[in-house]
Amino acid sequence: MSMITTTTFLSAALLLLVPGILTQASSYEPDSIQLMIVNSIANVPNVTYTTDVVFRGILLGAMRRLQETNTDFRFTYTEDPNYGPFLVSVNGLAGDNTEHTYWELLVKTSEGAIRPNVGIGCYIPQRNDIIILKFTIW
Ligand code: B12
Ligand SMILES: *[C@@H]1O[C@H](CO)[C@@H](O)[C@H](O)[C@H]1NC(C)=O
Repeated sequence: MSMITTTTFLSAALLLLVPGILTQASSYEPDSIQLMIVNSIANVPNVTYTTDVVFRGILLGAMRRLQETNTDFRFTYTEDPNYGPFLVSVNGLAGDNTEHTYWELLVKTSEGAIRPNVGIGCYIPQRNDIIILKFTIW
């Protein structure tokens, strides 16, 4: 092969490879999400945190990462035998069966507000999601 053909061939090969490498690399970048703590029962201000979620990672993972890096944010959960992690308390405030209070999971996505039909162990946040943990009554 002549010098020019070899160079042309290598350039073409690189062009084919580069997009693949870039797409893969971007999948390793964590996405930023916001976590907003709302109390619909007591008149306290909303608190918003920013945290990261890995590619296709679950909300519980993002909450754990936030708890490790931010001393203001704490949460507890119990393990339901059928549905997995049930969020019990956020920043020291716990839901109570006798008072019919619980932490509801809501999400403001780019397409509007939703109430996910899964809990924190199954919900997979999307980039720029605003996750709302809302202390409320059932
Ligand atoms: C009543 C109910 C609730 C009540 C429970 C109050 C209570 N102490 O009784 C409240 C309002 C708290 C609730 C909350 C939520 N719920 Co609910 N709930 C139900 C419902 C209608 C009946 C459960 C029941 O009483 N079963 C009978 C009893 C005898 O069985 P049990 O095993 O003891 O039931 C317990 C569990 O179901 C548990 N539980 C209830 N909801 C959830 C959700 C999750 C994620 C977990 C881990 C446990 C759990 O609480 C029950 C009482 O202790 C079911 C649907 C159904 N028909 O089964 C949905 C259901 C279980 N809930 C569901 C969901 C998604 C939620 C929420 C995540 C909704 C939200 N976006 O906020 C939240 C939980 C948030 C959190 N803090 O983690 C889903 C779970 C699906 C899944 N694979 O994750 C179901 C199946 C409904 C649906 N959308 O399809 N829920
Ligand atoms: C807190 O957030 C909720 C949900 O987005 C909103 O409805 C409410 O007005 C906010 N409260 C305050 C005091 O900003």
